Amino acid sequence: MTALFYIVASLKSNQQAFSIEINKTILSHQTSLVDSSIIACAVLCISDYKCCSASYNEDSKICLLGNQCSPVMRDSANFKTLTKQPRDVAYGKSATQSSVFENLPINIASRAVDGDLTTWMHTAKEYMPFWIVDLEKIYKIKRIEIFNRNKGYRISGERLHDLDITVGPTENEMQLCAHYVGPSKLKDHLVFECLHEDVRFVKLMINSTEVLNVVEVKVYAW
Ligand SMILES: *[C@@H]1O[C@H](CO)[C@@H](O)[C@H](O)[C@H]1NC(C)=O
Ligand SMILES: *[C@@H]1O[C@H](CO)[C@@H](O)[C@H](O)[C@H]1NC(C)=O
Ligand SMILES: [Ca+2]
Repeated sequence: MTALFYIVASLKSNQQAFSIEINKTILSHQTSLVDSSIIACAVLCISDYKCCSASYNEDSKICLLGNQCSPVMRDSANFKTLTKQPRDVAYGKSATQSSVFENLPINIASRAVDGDLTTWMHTAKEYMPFWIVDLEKIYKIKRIEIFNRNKGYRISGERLHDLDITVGPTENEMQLCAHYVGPSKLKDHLVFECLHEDVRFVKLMINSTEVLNVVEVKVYAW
């Protein structure tokens, strides 16, 4: 039986959801310590971005922290195992882009991380237009979702093509995580599985002379 368990790590970060397994412990862990409660153990896991699962024993008060996000477990009475669930960490973060179409506020970078599918980011037509979000700390990411422009002429949906999605801990250490040949269509919801550690920046760039214009970008991370 798996239930969801929510905890607020700090005032600044989002809520972290965990799945919880009763009478199970993780087979391998990186850290073992004694702590006061399962909540304290979960907070330790939240504060370490490499930690993805934590097992806590109610009797011995042992807290085991592991790096696996799909941990192998074994039966063990009195243990509970918490596993982090990926969540969108791009929402509300600071974003920039290569240019703003007509310099209008309705086209700025932050509108791709406002959680609203009726607003978009929109560059001018230029060589290699890009958009970049700063997740503000390092995450282990799982996937990136892009919601393409969803209204207008057919051709404006097809602007999304030859897209490089790169990720990295700084803007100077970006690595390719997905390449999308396209072209896309209006209303497309594109999902790119992209397992990467050490990610703070996510960049979208079209490798040609084009307009970059998408409604929303979500970055799922643990
Ligand atoms: C966990 O194990 C204890 C002790 O064996 C048992 O009493 C309890 O019912 C188990 N709980 C679940 C949810 O399996
Ligand atoms: C852009 O595309 C060309 C081929 O069309 C390729 O050689 C080059 O590596 C690409 N640049 C980037 C930054 O993706
Ligand atoms: Ca939006």
